[in-house]
Amino acid sequence: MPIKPLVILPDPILREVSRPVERVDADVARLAADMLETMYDAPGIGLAAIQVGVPLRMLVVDLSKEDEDRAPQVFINPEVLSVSDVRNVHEEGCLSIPEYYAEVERPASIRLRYLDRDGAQKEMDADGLMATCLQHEIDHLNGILFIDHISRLKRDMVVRKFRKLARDKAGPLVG
Ligand code: GNR
Ligand code: NI
Repeated sequence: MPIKPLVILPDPILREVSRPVERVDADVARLAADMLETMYDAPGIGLAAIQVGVPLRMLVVDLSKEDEDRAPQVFINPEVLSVSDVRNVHEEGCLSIPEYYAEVERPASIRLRYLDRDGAQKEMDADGLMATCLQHEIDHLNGILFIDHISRLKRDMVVRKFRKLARDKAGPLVG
């Protein structure tokens, strides 16, 4: 299964609003497998389809530790049903914003409805790192990045840095 290239800030693709998956078919299964392989290779604990350039509402998560068996989970068309009033601050990173980390405040727990990899409708309660990760990934489906939840000063600094990196990579004659 191929590892797919990651879409990196400031690529405007990251701001697209992804569309629902219509049928959980073999193409969706293949995409989920590719996303998991890409996430493990990175490595990361979650990945949204838009991060590999596919604007579909699906994401993968694996919170297992290095010394544990893998525990891949696929969430298709996830909907947040409710969020707790209690908030939680967690340091976040994003594979689309390499090597930048910042604390983000979000609801500490959420209730979610989604389709699993077999197309079966499920509901789950998530807290801790799972709640943080799922909210980070669902943000991606709506074109939102974790830097949208930090101060404008910090966000502008990060965006400027990644714009410059992209310019330098494109070469001195471009941009
Ligand atoms: O690998 C990732 N780690 C992470 C840490 C804290 C909060 C969220 C995340 S998700 C991130 C992978 C990623 O960019 N998913 O979109
Ligand atoms: Ni991310």
